[in-house]
Amino acid sequence: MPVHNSEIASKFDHLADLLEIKDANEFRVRAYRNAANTIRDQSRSIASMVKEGDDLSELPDIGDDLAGKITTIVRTGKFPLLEEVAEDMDEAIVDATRIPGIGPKRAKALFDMLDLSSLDDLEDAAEEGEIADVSGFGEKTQARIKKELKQGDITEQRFHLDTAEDFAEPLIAYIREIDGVEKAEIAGSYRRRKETVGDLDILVAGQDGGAIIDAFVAYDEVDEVESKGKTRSTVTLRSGINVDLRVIPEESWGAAIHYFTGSKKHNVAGRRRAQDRGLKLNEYGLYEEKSRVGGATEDEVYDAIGLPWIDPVLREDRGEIEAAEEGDLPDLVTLDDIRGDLHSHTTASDGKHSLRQMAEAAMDRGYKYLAITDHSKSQTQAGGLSADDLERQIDDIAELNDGFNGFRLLAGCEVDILEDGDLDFPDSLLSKLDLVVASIHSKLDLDEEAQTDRIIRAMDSPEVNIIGHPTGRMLEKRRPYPLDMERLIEAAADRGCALELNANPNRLDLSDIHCRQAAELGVRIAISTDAHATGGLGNMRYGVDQARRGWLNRKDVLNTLSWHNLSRALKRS
Ligand code: DGT
Ligand code: CA
Ligand code: CA
Ligand code: ZN
Repeated sequence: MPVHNSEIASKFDHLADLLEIKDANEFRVRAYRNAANTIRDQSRSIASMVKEGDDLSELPDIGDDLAGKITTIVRTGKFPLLEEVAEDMDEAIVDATRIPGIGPKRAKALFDMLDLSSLDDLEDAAEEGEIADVSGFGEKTQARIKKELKQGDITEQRFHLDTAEDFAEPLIAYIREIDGVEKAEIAGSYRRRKETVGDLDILVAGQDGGAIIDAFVAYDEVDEVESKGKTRSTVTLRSGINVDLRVIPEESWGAAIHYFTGSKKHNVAGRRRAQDRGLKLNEYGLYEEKSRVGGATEDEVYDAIGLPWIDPVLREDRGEIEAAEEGDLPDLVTLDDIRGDLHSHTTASDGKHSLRQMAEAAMDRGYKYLAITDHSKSQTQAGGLSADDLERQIDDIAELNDGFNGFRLLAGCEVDILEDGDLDFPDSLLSKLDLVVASIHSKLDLDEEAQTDRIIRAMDSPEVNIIGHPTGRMLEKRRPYPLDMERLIEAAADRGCALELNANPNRLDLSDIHCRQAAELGVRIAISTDAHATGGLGNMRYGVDQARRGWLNRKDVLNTLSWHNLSRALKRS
C-alpha cells in the first residue's frame, strides 16, 4: 500500500516538533514545517509521483535534500532521521505538547525549569502553583494546564477527517473486493462527517463472516489485530487509527447501518420512538413481539418510526427528529452549490502559487470567482503585503481579469485585526478591494471580553466583509480563544458582516453549532479554504460537510451567490 501524503506530512511535522524541543535552528524547523504543508496540500499522491520518477524538488519548499527524504519514506515507510532524533527524546515532553496552547518550546522550557519527568510531575507542579512562577507562564496558563490534565483526554488521539479518509478510502475499496462481501460501508462519526473521528466503524453485509474477517486482517496496512471473531474484529492501522469491523446478514443492513452510524443520542431517540409504536429497534432489525418486521434498509427503519430518512450529518439529536416529524428538515447546501472561494493566498504573501496559477486552478474547479486575500503588513513572518504591494496587486488582478471569460479574481486582503480591534490597513485602502477578510493572528490570549470586543470593533469598519477563522481553533492542537460567541454572532448580524467557515481540515472553524446559531440570526457564512496552494482549494468539501452538520442551506452561504449577487451582498453600507 502506498504511503499517504498525510502520513509523510505528519512525519515532517513531528520531526519539526522534536527539533523544536531540542532547540534546533529555527530555519531548519521551519523548513520541515513548510515541507509538511506542501505535502499536505498536494492534490496528487506523492507516492505515485515517486513511482513515476517525478522530480519532487520542483514542488514548492522542497529541495534536493527533502526530496531524498520523502523518497526514502515512500520506498521504505521509514524516516531514519526522525527515528534518530526521537531516540533519546523525553516522551513526557512530547505528550505535554498536546496540551492546547503549549507548543514544543514551552513544553521544553517547563520541563527544564521545574526539572519534571512526567505528566504527573507537571500536574503536581500546576497544583502547587510552581508553573505560575516560571517566567513566560502565568496563573492563566497554570490553570489551563491543570484543567487539561484533569480532563485526561490529551493522550486520547482523535483523527482529522482528511487523515481518516486517507486510510479509510483504500481500506473500504479493499474490503469491497473480498469474496463474499455483498455490501460495505463506513459508519460512525466518519459517515456523519464529524471534524475528527475516534475510530472507524465498518459494516459489511456478507455470509461467511470468518472468511471475510481473515481477509480483512490480512490487509497490508493492518499493524495490530486486537480481536478477531466470526462476526467482528478490531485492528489498528499503521497510522494508529482503530478499525471496528462487523459482518452482518444482508437483511439486517438498514438496522445495522443506522445503529452504527449513530450518534448514540440519535439512536436512543429512535429506539424510544420505536417503543412508543410498540416496536423494538436494535442493530439486527425491527421487531414486533418476537417477529421481524423490517430493517433491511435505512428507509424502512425511519419509516417504521414515522419519519422521513434523515441525513447522517444531522444525526446528533439536536432537533433533527422533531424537524423530520414536522417535515421541516433543512435543504442542505451541497458542494455543487459553491460558486467560488473567498479566502486564498499567493506567493505575494505565504502562498505557494501565483495569481494566475490560483485563478486557473479555481477555473478548473468550475468556479466563477476566487478571492485573493494575502496577508497584511503586520504578518511579517507570513510575508504580509505593504500598502504599496496591495495596490500593485489590485492592478495585477484587474489586468488578469481582462483576459478571463466568465471568471474573475476578486481583489481582497486578509487584514490583521490588531490588539485593540484596529485594522492593519486604513479603510481608505480597504475600500479599493472587492472583499476584505479580517482575522486575528496575534494576542490569542486576551480574556473573553477583550477578545470579543476586539473582533466586534474590527467589524465596525464597514469595509470588513468576513471574519476569518473566527475562533482560532486548531483541531486537537489549539483550543478556540475565549470568545462570547453569542455576542459576536449578534454583532455580526447587526453589522451585516459574514463569518467564515474555514474549510481547512485542521481548523473547520466555525464549529457546526456556531454555524447554525449564526444562520438562525441571519448571518451569512463564507465557506472558504484559505488555500495556500492550488491543491488547498480542494478542501472545500470538508467545509461543505461541516456546513451541512450546521444545518446550513444554500441561501445561508455567501459563496453560493453568483458574482452579480455577491458583489451586492458585499456592500455593507
Ligand atoms: P468516534 O468514534 O468517537 O468518533 O464516534 P462514533 O460516533 O463513531 O462512536 P463509536 O465508534 O463509539 O460508535 C459507533 C456508533 O455505534 C455510534 O455512533 C452509535 C453506536 N453505538 C455505540 N455504542 C452505543 C451504545 O451504547 N448505544 C447506542 N444506542 N449506540 C451505540
Ligand atoms: Ca467511530
Ligand atoms: Ca467504534
Ligand atoms: Zn488566510
